[in-house]
Amino acid sequence: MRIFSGIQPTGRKHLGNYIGAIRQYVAGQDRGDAIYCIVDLHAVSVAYEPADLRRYLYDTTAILLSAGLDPNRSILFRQSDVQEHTELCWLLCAVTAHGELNRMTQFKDKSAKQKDLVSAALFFYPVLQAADILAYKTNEVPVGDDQRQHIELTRNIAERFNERFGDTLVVPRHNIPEVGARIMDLAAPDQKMSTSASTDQGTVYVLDEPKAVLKKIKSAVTDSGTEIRHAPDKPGIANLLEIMAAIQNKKIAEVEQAFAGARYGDLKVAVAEAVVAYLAPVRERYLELRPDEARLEEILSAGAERARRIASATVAEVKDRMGVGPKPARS
Ligand code: AQP
Repeated sequence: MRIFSGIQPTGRKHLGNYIGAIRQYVAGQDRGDAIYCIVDLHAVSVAYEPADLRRYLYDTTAILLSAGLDPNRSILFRQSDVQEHTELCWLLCAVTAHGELNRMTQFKDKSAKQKDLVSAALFFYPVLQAADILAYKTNEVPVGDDQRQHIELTRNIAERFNERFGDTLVVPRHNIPEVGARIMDLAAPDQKMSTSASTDQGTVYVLDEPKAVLKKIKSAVTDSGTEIRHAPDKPGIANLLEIMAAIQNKKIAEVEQAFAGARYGDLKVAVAEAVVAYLAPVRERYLELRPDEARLEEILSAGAERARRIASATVAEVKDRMGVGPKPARS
């Protein structure tokens, strides 16, 4: 089984990214043929600083390695190193409806936040994401809940391509975790924890110092009641239960039961300490790995070489089916 996912090199990775996606990536290495891509071409779809992009790319690479991605057991690479992604994106635009892209909620949300320019790249972002996934004939895409609509679109694009040009692409399915698929902002628990949209005090970054993590979680917004329950009218408590369940690999009901009769403060302290213990080893490994950019570069370029071999075969097949370019020589 082939597993593929991409992650943005924008800013610092947060607990939502870690629980919703990164730890699934690590687990994927034991479940199949795992390929992970740091999507720098996606990052240029919104305002950014070129020097920051390179720095963040290394930050993200080091975070993924620190979390447990092993370049000997998976492929880790930088999207822009494999040009087949952009070529396939254009080819897939031919079977993507403009109206479908118009309906993407991420485009609506992110375009509303752009101050100077709503780029065409932001509009085409989901097609590039589809190309990323389909280039590897991916079966399963580990993502958080916010990516559900994009994976649905990827499936539609693959199905439409296959209907129009003959069976070529694998129609992938998402792997959205049962627990922790949408970690919420601690200070505004009606909003997703997010790199660009959430509050700093409500966002736990993977690289936050333990003191900062404790402070943010102990100050988490809760409701005025007293009962510890995972319910829609208790978004703050539900979020803390969800974080705890994800970290402890338990069901939410089990965590609810463990805290039955406890006070909100007890839950906050327990979650804060659990998150600190969970992230501390990642932070320590990160501090060791991050300075050696030459080594990070080596890992990314070796990954790109392996990725290119797979992606170029798919693109050649897609072009042939579409009648684009010369007829390939048959051996
Ligand atoms: N709050 C979240 N809870 C669970 N999973 C989440 N993901 C993102 N936020 C949460 C998942 O993390 C993976 C990597 O995301 P990304 O960094 O590539 O970009 P994103 O989805 O746009 O994440 P952000 O941090 O929320 O950034 P912006 O500011 O761009 O919106 C994805 O699988 C995502 O589902």
